[in-house]
Amino acid sequence: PEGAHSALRAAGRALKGVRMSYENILFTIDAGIARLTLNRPDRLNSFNDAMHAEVRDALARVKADPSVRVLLLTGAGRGFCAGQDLGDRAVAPGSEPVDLGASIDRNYKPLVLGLRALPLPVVCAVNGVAAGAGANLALACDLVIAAKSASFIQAFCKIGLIPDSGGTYFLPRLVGTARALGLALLGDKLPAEQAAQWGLIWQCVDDAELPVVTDKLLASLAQASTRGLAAIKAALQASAGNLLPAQLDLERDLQRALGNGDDYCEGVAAFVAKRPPRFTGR
Ligand code: T3D
Repeated sequence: PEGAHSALRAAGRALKGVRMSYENILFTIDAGIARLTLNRPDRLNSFNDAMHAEVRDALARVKADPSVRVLLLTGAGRGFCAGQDLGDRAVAPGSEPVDLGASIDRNYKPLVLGLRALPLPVVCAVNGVAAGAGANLALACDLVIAAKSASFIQAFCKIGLIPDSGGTYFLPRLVGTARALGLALLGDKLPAEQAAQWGLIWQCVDDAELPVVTDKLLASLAQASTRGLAAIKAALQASAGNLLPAQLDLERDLQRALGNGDDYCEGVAAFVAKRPPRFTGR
């Protein structure tokens, strides 16, 4: 639908900033906002090795550029991402098998870990269908906002695989074991609205609203205390593996570090002076 397609136009709006030239993605940095658009629309933005390499390069730029305070991930055309390009996996029965473990080690694992480790919020605007590793790539992001026409499909079971790219980690944590099993065993299409109701994603909006709501979110995150947001992200990730005493210790340590920082001073000064804060970024 036209509304969801305009997520791409939103992604391209920032062309006055820095625009890197790639073949399989669009990538810009402007006003503290990095926008990465998967751009193989005729293959529903499925991943081949070249797209993986470009995404890795773009994420390295985000990591290295202190001006970037928030990252947007979205897709061009009518889909968000259909996971692995199965055209590259067209194996005939009896032929030499492809080592999928090597593919995960080379591509999908670094991608998911890279997004999770970025010390800034990653927003995913799901503009259309998100299937296979494409669905779980979205779940690896920090704030997922989807167009009403979008959907999430754990398509792996249809081709004899398991949910990868963190699917078996994120799904039960986000929606509980019963729903995780249903999604993974059946591979049915989960409409974005239901995904939001289940707590799989942050928000579902009308297609035409996706670019507007996404831009607002990005602008707000780009003006926030990036160091504080990075600490929130790290603490919430750590809570998945911590018992309460360890988590309380982590909160203490992070709070101590943040309390010694400029953003905390500025935040409190702005509150007392009844003015908006001017955070300096990372
Ligand atoms: O292999 C490894 O390295 C291990 C890691 C694996 C990770 C994975 O992601 S495995 C799972 C791979 N993905 C899938 O199984 C999803 C396959 N796609 C679909 O099931 C459907 O396309 C969708 C449900 C996503 C969308 O359906 P629909 O009806 O809206 O669109 P469509 O007609 O199926 O697709 C449109 C075009 O995109 C079509 O091409 P055509 O006929 O117009 O020339 C279709 O072949 C192509 N396409 C869609 N998904 C993929 C794809 N081409 C290559 N690879 C795809 N994954």
